[in-house]
Amino acid sequence: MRTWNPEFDRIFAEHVLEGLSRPEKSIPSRYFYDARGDRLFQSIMTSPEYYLTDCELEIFATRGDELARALMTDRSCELVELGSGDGLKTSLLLDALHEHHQDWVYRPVDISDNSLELLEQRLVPGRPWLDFQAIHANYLDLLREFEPGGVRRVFMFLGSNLGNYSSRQAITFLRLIHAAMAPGDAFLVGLDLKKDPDVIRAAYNDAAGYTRDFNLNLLTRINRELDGDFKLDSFEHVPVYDPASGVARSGLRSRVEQNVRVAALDCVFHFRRDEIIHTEISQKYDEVLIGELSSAAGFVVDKAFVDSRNYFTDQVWVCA
Ligand code: AVI
Repeated sequence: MRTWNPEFDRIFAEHVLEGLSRPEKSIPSRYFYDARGDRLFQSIMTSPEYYLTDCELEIFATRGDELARALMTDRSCELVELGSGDGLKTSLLLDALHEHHQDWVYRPVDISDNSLELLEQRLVPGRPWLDFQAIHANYLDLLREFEPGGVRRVFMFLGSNLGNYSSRQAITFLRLIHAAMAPGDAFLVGLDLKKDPDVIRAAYNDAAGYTRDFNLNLLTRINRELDGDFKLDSFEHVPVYDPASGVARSGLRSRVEQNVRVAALDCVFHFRRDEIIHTEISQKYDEVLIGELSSAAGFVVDKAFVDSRNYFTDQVWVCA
């Protein structure tokens, strides 16, 4: 496995310092994903309330052949998956392409080496034809390194991961992808759609408490990696959803006024009672939002697939 940026720990410390020093405290959601966070996210994905994974899996399982046909080419091709996921959906696509005698190089890119190792264990056995080339990296940094042209590339960003960016960040990210693409390349993106707000609220507040633990794991991680003294039971997981904007937000509410020391940063952070640490945004989309977003980054929607409940969409975007 290739590691492109080995300085994750330093960056984590800087982001925690910066985020907890702001008037509106925040910690970037990318830091959810340490080994325990990866496990909790797997549990979230199998929880009955978290419909996103099932919906996208349904699209890949029932429309995989159409999806493969929409992406097929007569040139050699690499599939670059930004954020590696659990491999199930990708395996359906790679298998569908293989049935059409299209064996693409598969390059999953992920910040979590643990996820990439699990992915390799799941995908490679039984697929001798698969050229698996994992890259351990922050895909935002890595995208700047791709030279457009040469081999044909399909960039893939599933699971509504795009929704974890603010709209400004999403456009910046999409422009980075656009800049890495040559004519004939494609971008396959999965987006969660607006729907009954109660369905969305339940998905971010599952009864088993996996999402709560996932959110609180950020504090556990600061305690362990940066020698912090967060008391987990003095913070509460707070998910909210605004149907008009389609923004679902998660945060951690301080139940009491308190000071928390983080020794590695040599800092004490003060929390007012009810003060929130913003931890995640999960944007939900409609056709208008998707049109605005794709065109702002220079894309046109070439093909769109939805699941049977109209909850989720996977789309092929090409350069305008
Ligand atoms: C990875 N990402 C698309 C998930 C989401 O739905 O925003 C992360 C997540 N957060 C809480 N539950 C799942």
